[in-house]
Amino acid sequence: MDKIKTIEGDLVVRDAHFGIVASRFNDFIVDSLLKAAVRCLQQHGAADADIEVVRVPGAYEMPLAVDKLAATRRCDGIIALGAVIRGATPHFDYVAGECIKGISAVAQKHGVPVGFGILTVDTIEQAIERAGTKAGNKGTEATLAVIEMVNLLRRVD
Ligand code: INI
Repeated sequence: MDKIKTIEGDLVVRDAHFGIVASRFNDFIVDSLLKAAVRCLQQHGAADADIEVVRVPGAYEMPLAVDKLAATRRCDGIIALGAVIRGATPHFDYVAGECIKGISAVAQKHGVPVGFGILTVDTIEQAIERAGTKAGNKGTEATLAVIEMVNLLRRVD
């Protein structure tokens, strides 16, 4: 492996602007993801002016808002934050499915890294576990992935 050229992104924010799209549905969970995402960006070097937050009603609306934000070309990376909890609705599969499908399509269409910080879980307890308690914080995880991908794409160029 020593002689093989390997390209990787690091976790230092340099001259980059980030958009966060966060849903209000299940906001008691999503707000913990949002706080963690903002803190993570700041800890890795982003200034407050490099961060903008867009709030949408629910996960179903997320792809359109992410698409619109990506189309502005203002953002080097976008972090999508939400929580779809099965117990809350029989529409779980539709909401979660449309959200996941739509967000992946946006990243491909615009060539902008989009971090997937949307919890899709069976219970509120599972959501709490992934929003800053015993299973970490999905907001942090998605943000780190976006910082790395922004730097990786610049290096691949
Ligand atoms: N939106 C979510 O973000 N999470 C959910 O768990 C959820 N449930 O369970 O219904 C949810 N529904 C709202 C949906 O995303 C739309 O906002 C709504 O249907 C209006 O278009």
